[in-house]
Amino acid sequence: MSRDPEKTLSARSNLSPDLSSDPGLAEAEDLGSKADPRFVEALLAAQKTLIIGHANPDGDSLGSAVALALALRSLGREVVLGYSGRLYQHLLFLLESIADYRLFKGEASEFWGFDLLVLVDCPHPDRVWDGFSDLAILPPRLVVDHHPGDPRRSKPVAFLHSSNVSSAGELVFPVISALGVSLTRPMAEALLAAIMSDTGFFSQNNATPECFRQASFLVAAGARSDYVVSRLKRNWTQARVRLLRAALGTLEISLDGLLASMTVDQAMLDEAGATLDDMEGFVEYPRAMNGTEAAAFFRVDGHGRVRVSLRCGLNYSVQELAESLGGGGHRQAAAYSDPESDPIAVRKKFLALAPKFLRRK
Ligand SMILES: [Mn+2]
Repeated sequence: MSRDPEKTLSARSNLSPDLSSDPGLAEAEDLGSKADPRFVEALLAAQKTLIIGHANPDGDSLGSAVALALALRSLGREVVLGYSGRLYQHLLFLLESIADYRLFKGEASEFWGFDLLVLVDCPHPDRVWDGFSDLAILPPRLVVDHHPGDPRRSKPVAFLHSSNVSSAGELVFPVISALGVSLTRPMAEALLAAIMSDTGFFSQNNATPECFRQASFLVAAGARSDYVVSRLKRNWTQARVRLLRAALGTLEISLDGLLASMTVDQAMLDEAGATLDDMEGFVEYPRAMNGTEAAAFFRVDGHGRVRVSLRCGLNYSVQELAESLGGGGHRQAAAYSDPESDPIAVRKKFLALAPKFLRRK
């Protein structure tokens, strides 16, 4: 799990805000959510499979990919687990049962020898490698994804797609069943981590009965939910705690208590000895106050700009506001970037606009 819900946690959810703005398909599409026999056949037919999730994989992307890799390996198939971008420290426990996982940069020679590529938690390789378009250098593809957007864009031989499920993990579980593999603890814990990550530990409205049902099977199969929660959540560095202390010092309450916001600038990061990753999820703190319906978090992004995360309760929407500022996302979780480098100045601009957009729905 990336701890930032605009990337990972939201209902019908969002790999990144811009993914949701894929044109052409209604949000609640359900293009093929059953364990399509062609999908399962293709997995079984392949001798050497590469499984990879979106760039900087979150708990769902990595957990789903790990579970599928372990399942195929248990059937004697050769599987390589790939990743692109960064691996988050708090997710490394998912890889303990995977001997060989490696960075892929999207270059043609990396795909030689594979007869199948499985894209997990994303519809197209351009979510794995930014700007990737040369489908011809890739082996035949399978897609398993739950984001709005058309998985057929990457011309897969088969795909599993529904934006009505909590997570890619929820789509992978039936595949593992259809493969006839019995769940081991590492598989079950990887899937539980996937579901927990994308439902905010069952705290969001995408935590459906089906998702609880699957979780029940996973725990029955040996997944230790206390262990998974502990690895995903109780993993803060001291630097992260120091940074939160500083960030809370910037708390500002606006719009008669409706909106709460925080900022983090480079000096605060340096002072705390913290990294950009250490800010993930901070937007949840201003949001946690009773009476606060919306939260905004303004922080440096490491590229001289300010990244803004927005959250709100079910009676409101931050989507239009984020879109009007060049970002995107969903009603309850959205984000945008501002070319300005000073978070305080960006907050000031934002607060001038917020009353117009942040209306009860
Ligand atoms: Mn996901």
